[in-house]
Amino acid sequence: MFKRERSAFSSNAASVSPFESLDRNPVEFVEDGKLTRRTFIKGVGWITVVSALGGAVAGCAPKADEELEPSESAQAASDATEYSYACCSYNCTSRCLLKGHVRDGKLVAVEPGEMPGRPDYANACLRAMSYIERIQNEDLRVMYPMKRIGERGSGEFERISWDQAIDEIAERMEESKSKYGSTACSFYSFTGNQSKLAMQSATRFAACYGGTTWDIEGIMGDHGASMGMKMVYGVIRGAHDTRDYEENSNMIVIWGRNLADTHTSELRYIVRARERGAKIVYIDPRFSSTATIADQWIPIKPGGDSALALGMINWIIQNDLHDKEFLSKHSCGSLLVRDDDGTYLRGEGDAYMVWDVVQGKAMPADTEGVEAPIEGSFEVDGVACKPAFVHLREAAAEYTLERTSELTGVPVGVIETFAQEYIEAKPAGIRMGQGMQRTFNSYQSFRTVATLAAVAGYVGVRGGGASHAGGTKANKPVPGETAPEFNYDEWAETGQKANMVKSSLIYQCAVNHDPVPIDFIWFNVSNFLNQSPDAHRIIDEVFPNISTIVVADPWWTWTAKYADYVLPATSLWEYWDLYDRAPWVFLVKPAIDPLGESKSDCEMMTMLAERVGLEEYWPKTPEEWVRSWPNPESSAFEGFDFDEAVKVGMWGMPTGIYDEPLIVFEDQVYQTPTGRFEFYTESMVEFDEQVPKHTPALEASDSELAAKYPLMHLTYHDRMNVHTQHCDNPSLDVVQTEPLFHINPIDAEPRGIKHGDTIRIFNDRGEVKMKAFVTEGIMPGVTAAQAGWTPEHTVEGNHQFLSHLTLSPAEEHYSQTNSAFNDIMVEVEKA
Ligand SMILES: Nc1nc2c(c(=O)[nH]1)N[C@H]1C(S)=C(S)[C@@H](COP(=O)(O)OP(=O)(O)OC[C@H]3O[C@@H](n4cnc5c(=O)[nH]c(N)nc54)[C@H](O)[C@@H]3O)O[C@H]1N2
Ligand SMILES: Nc1nc2c(c(=O)[nH]1)N[C@H]1C(S)=C(S)[C@@H](COP(=O)(O)OP(=O)(O)OC[C@H]3O[C@@H](n4cnc5c(=O)[nH]c(N)nc54)[C@H](O)[C@@H]3O)O[C@H]1N2
Ligand code: SF4
Ligand SMILES: [Mo]
Repeated sequence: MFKRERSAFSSNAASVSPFESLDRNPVEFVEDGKLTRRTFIKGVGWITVVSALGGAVAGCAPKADEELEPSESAQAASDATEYSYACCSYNCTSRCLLKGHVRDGKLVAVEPGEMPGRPDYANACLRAMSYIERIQNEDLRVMYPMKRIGERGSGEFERISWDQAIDEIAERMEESKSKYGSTACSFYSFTGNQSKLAMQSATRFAACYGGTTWDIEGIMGDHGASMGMKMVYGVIRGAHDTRDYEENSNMIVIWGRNLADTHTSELRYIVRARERGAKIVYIDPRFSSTATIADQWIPIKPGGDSALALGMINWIIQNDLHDKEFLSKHSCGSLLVRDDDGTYLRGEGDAYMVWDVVQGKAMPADTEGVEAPIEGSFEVDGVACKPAFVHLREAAAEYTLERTSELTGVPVGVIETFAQEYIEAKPAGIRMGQGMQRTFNSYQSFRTVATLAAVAGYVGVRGGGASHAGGTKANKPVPGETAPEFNYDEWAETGQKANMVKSSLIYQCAVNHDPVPIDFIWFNVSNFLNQSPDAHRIIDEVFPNISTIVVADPWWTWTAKYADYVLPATSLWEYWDLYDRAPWVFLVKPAIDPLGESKSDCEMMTMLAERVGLEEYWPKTPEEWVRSWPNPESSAFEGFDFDEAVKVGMWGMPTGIYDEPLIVFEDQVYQTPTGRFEFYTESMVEFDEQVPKHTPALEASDSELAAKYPLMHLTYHDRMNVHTQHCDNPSLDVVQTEPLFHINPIDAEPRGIKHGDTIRIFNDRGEVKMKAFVTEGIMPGVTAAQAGWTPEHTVEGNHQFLSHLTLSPAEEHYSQTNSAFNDIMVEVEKA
């Protein structure tokens, strides 16, 4: 495919980085469609990793110290060490505070930072602790602004100056603007760094320019959760502090959430809950790291979650164990629904109505003292109506134990026992994860599992709930407090507004100019190509229709290979930034000098603003922005001293927020249209999806396709990597250097596939080659590989050659399609 002529990292270039001189030589970093692996490691050649308990576990001292006695050496080292803090704001749910040890201008070790008010919470993982080697590796970093000189994708770049880069980019933006209007210039920030300046600078610039930004959650595959949550709770997030399970849950159901790898800071509370006697049930097609701490692993067919929850709902209702009081008072269960058009019956002032048995007539739902039934059939002014619960009960009745078993692959007896233990646990808490939403019509699983909790009466109850996200992030209002915690007004003032478009439509915007023509894209904090569905479609159709592609990234990525300009961004140890993670605020100052000529995203946008006459909106340096944000008027910042806070990397808000584990919906107030927990969604009537139901996976239910490609393939988030960011971490090469393809012996044997064989995984869209990992830890008929690994790490290709972006009419109607990354069928053979 992409033939290498000269490699940036080939042995003849080994003594000097090709990016070091301005000799205008093309830089090749592509070999056979893969980024070439480095052949040597420069920069810091040594590393000390300090364990979570604070002890040094590995390391060797710098040369000068080697001549000293060990004790003197340690003393000298510690005297010379300065400490600096960073927020690990990669998109890993933990967002840990990191304490960096800096010596002679280099980061030499990282350990967990202390968390005021929550000494139990300090956390950092091997990824972040060893990452300093990748950060300080000049051969992996983008060191200078680079301009493409070969074909797109050829990987041929030359070094240019910042001035030239920004001048030319500004010129090309203005060209696209003059052809199609300012919205043709788009700024795509994904999730690569969630700190405020890194994440928001480019999209803020888009607003100032009148450009386009993207509502990224759809294409990213995390939007099913938001849709499902919003339908039932009215808000897209809502969770119990994990300490609540530790203290109050008798059963904890971890549903499609591999938190032992993906939310490491929370695992300790789950383990302690189990030690206290709570039963841990884990639902996943895969025996993941989290399954190892569970009492029970329930393997489930991917996309089967809504069916399992409906089967349990049905069993609970059939056994008359549902919480009628909760359903009547706090859910939509008692609200009357018209038989004729499926809308809620409205009374005077558009009031939702319930049936008053005593008076024998319909009354507004908020009438005091009415005990509204959730069953029955009534006539109101000639209109036949039923309480919404009847619709749920009838829909759930189709999910008998036998049918549920067929749809989920879970044996009848397991479903029945699980339903019984769940309803008897009083309470049981459910923690939902992203694995539940990676099939077509992804919102169904979240809304259905949450509805199971509502039927059980566990919503808003300590130790209960059906939570998405979770952990500690919560806001606890202080009585009488009105001042905002942050002064964001100036940052929010952008003159114009950005044109925000659903990310599910990005391919068609580039190719068909529908609904907006896109001609220029600036990617930052995004490895777009590696992390979005259907990579062939992006390479062959989307990118060729964009006239200018800019990538700002600290590292060379697969996406950067297709860029016209690659700009060196700073890493999280090299910039000023702020991360609001209530009850804490992380304040980050540079621990080391930026490598090469790298600049922060804010600095880049400030330079670009100067070129296009928008400098009035970018008057501050990054440090000045960060200093301007904490609001001393707010009680959250009482006693705050910026410089003191920066010294310890953070500020803990003194507003009593650590006192007890917070839970959501305790007040039974929901921001849904009805103000109640809402399993009956009026806006979905036209899709016949007003109440939760199971919609089967798209490709698996296509029998012709399934005959050709019989295995359902899923990708999951892995302990080795936060998305694409740690696979090229030299220190972790001793653990794993490539993604592995998990396959059950029942599927491997007939295909002659043995553990370690190189295999070809393919469907009509493309193929990838990886090594087989034959294991009973995955259900027969299902295969899995870690997401995030880039083409240079597979034997050949990339997992996104297999995936697809198929728009779902129901999801587009409600908000936007969620990438169904796991809704794909494949076949495998020995390569
Ligand atoms: N098949 C499949 N695809 C998936 C998923 C899956 O499970 N399966 N998961 C999806 C999910 S949930 C998500 S959230 C997305 C994540 O997708 P991305 O957000 O693209 O993933 P990352 O690799 O974390 O980050 C992108 C880039 O940000 C860069 N970066 C880091 N810090 C900075 C900075 O300060 N400035 C700049 N300019 N760049 C920086 C990193 O070097 C990296 O190249 O992927 C989605 N894609
Ligand atoms: N180490 C690490 N941590 C991370 C990330 C990372 O990349 N690396 N990414 C962060 C981000 S942005 C996200 S979105 C989260 C994602 O983290 P999680 O919520 O844990 O999501 P996944 O890893 O995608 O899937 C979780 C589990 O669901 C299983 N699964 C797949 N399909 C199904 C299904 O249909 N039903 C059920 N019940 N289970 C299924 C998978 O096998 C997997 O073990 O992690 C965050 N934390
Ligand atoms: S990668 Fe995740 S768990 Fe590791 S230090 Fe960063 S935020 Fe914490
Ligand atoms: Mo995500």
